Amino acid sequence: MTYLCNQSPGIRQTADDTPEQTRRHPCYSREAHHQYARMHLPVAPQCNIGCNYCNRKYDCVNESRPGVTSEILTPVLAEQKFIVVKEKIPNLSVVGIAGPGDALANWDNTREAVLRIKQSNPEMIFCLSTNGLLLPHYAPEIVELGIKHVTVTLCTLDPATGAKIYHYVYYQGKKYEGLEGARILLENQLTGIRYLAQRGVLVKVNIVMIKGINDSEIPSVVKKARQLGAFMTNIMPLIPAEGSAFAQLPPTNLQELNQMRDLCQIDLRQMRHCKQCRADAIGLLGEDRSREFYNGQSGQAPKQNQSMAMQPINGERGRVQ
Ligand code: CLF
Ligand code: SF4
Repeated sequence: MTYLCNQSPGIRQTADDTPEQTRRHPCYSREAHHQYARMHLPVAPQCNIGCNYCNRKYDCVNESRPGVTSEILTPVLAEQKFIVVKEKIPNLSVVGIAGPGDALANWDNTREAVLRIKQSNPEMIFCLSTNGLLLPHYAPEIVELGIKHVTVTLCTLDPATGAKIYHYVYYQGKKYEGLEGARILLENQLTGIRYLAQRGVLVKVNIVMIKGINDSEIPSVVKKARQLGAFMTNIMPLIPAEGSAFAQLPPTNLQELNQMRDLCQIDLRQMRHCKQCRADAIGLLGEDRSREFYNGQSGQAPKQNQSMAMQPINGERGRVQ
């Protein structure tokens, strides 16, 4: 298998060299989250892996709250909705693509939506969230597009643990299960994070803390994220989604979550203000206004328990040599 890059690990970004853009990013900057709003474009319905904490009826748990539905937009409708939202929310600084499936598993939509908005709004900050499987394929385009903020969910460095978290990985037209799938995913996540960080992209690593599954491994995941050049980690609580394989697991206790963040803060800055927002969230992190904008440009009313029809896909491009 060929890799994008096998150079030495990148240099971690520090507070001093944080770009001006990041100071206006409500997730990357705690100070910014009361001042600046973000808008998610739900243009990415498909996913290419099966997380055991995910119920496909709902949004991606990596970047959204389970049990809350979203509309799906084409890039054209997403641009139209953006124009309406920007008019009403002048402090909008970030346009993010966070599902409801995976931003890279729907790359054509993701890229088109970014390009359309970027053309007339070059000052906008663009942000993607991904499970990382397709980073070795699309990271060069992400860099070319000038996207400076990418979130990768990385829950473990051990394929044996990965096999407990992911029930399949669909990659290059083939479905992999167990250890095999977990190894492919892990390898691509690590390669992609390193590649992006070395090229000045601020990578946030999201880690879902799952008691009894990966909790004891989280400090080593954070250390690895640092070594690869990530900007910060966001240790998130498991929200056991009804109907998912992990539905019966206990939700992560806030005290344990904060203890873990305190422990990991020694190695890398920690995000502590994440709201696990929906894939079509709009507004300040703590004040979702997405409902105000339904029936606007998309013409689609929100549906309860809408199925996102996230299918395994096979439209991947060739890996960069
Ligand atoms: Fe969206 Fe994620 Fe970008 Fe933020 S959310 S793609 S980095 S603009 Fe933010 Fe929401 Fe937490 Fe995500 S509060 S779930 S960390
Ligand atoms: Fe669900 Fe895919 Fe997100 Fe995992 S990466 S939580 S399977 S949508």
